[in-house]
Amino acid sequence: MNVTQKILAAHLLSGELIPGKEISIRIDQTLTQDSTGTMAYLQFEAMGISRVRTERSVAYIDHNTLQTGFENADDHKYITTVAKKHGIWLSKPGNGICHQVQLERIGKPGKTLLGSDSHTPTGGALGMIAIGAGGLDVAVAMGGGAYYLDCPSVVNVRLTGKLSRGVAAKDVILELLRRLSVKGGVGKVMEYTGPGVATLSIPERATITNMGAELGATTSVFPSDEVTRAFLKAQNREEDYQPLTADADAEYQETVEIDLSALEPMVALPHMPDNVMTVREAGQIKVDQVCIGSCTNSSYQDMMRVAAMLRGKTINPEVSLVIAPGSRQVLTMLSQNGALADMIQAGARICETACGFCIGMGQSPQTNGVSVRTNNRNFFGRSGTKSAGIYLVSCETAAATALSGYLADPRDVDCDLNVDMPETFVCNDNMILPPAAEADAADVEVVRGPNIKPFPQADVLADDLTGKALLKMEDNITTDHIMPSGSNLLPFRSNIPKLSEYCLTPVDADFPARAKENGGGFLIAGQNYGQGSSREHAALVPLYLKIRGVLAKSFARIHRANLINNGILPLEFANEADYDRFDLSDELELSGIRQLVASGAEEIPVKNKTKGFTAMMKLKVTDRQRQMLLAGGLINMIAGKK
Ligand code: MIC
Ligand code: SF4
Repeated sequence: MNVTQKILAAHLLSGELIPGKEISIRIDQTLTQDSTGTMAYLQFEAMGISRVRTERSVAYIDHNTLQTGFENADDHKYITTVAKKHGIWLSKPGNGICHQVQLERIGKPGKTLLGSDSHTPTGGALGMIAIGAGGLDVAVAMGGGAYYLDCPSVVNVRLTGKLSRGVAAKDVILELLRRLSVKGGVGKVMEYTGPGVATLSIPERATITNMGAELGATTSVFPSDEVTRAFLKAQNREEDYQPLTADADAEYQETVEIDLSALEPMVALPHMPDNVMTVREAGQIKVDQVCIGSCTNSSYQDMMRVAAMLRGKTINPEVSLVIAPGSRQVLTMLSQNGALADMIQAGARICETACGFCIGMGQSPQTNGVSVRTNNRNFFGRSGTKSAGIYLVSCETAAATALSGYLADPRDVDCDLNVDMPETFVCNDNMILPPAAEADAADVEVVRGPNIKPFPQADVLADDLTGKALLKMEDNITTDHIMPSGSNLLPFRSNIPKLSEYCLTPVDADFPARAKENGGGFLIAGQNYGQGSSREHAALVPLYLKIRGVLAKSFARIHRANLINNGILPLEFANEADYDRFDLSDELELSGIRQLVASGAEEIPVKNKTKGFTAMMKLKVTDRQRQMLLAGGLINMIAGKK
């Protein structure tokens, strides 16, 4: 067996490990973060479960840390109290980005982790099966319920050689994105093998597994080896180590070969993470801003390489350099060994250990700005400045760029880039608060501020559905288009009515008004609809606007599950050419839909009354998902509605 099969087999609750077939697995650990967490906990409460039943569940506060009004602080209070009551550990704001802290302090080889954040697969660096999901799925897992997924096929990403000086783990995943695209990993686990694996540290592996999310992969995983043991030992938790490698005769559905020695520094140009070329090919690009940090690139090793490049130098006067170390552990160590001073002296602005610029929580670039960043997504508008272009690179390329003022190849900077992994990290978990003991839980009061509004729930599926096509979209629409974030909107993640005023506005500013005027309707989309974030808000807000179904060429994995969990029909064109026959405002009719879903129909006729034709749509759902659609979502199904 390969590593993926070994972990899945050890956690299998139902189904068979046949790619494409539905399986369910037991979840050992969960994580939530605050921007999806408030909703996940409201849903957890709605399910009436009193205490988590996982080995370890952690609620992180790392996204909405810019407290420009009472809203974020109120959300923090709600998460803190609800976690304390129900047996969940709480990583306080300032302790670090969830994926970085989970890697340092919580993740364990051989375990499963489900997180309400699409970059949860970062944990795969430790040899775990770590998957991102919507808040509702995570809430169910917290309660001890199974997590259902389509059994992924496993891709063998065979690494040979060794990265050369100035070439980073980020360049490995950018190269994969260049080759495979943002859809290349859908339905797959990327499993790393080969002699090159041993040359990569755990944080380097984490950069690669983190950005496997951008391939659309279910998750990514490395074996657990001596490098893993050394990392866990340095984190003062060698007892969590367990070796885990693929059997010599393990089988894979596909193989991709990467020679690490042959790689060069890479860059993803605006506005997609797969718009990749080498830094040299990109040519002379004048840069206004450089941002270093995020869950992709904010480890101790990353930061030390940045400090080594900046030491004794001054950044280009026309560049604003922002650095956000990923965790308090990293920041403490940088401050103790002088590296932080090197950064500050070179002209860097130091930001909190949080998501920050990556999710548009501050540091929006200037009009038409060019911003070179180490995070994982460069989607249109995500930085907070619509006219800006975001370029994704490694820490080394970012630091070289900050010095030169132009997109620069780090191999040209003269400095020592060898950073050894520390033998011991500074381990202090005093910002990870334990939950109340079960006996005291009843006394814990859950504090709910005025910004916390009820979430919408669908009605049971109607016999027939009618409505207009309210929007027609292109391929690769992201959840940042469906439910934009940024510092102005993230404070409203527990306020769906307020968020609904912004739904899909990056595509069409009039959409929310049109949806309301028409009392809801349908969406038409291209390939890979809903890629990106796990935010369930991208389903909850359309639900609030009474969207009854999405007709797309294909869907991204997490978003598709979120639609079904909330009772919205995900329908795929049986004949892709039919996409061209639908236009904005066409009147659509799905007659007898309830009966069709109940009877197991895999093709649904959608009548376009305006144009006078009927298109066949595929409904690719399991029996369990059919029950969910009939009931109007997962919570209704659990409550026994039919
Ligand atoms: C992101 O990177 O887009 C986020 C913010 O971390 C999201 C979660 C969210 O939308 O709150 C994710 O990746 O799931
Ligand atoms: Fe935070 Fe950015 Fe990572 Fe999302 S991708 S968890 S916003 S740092």
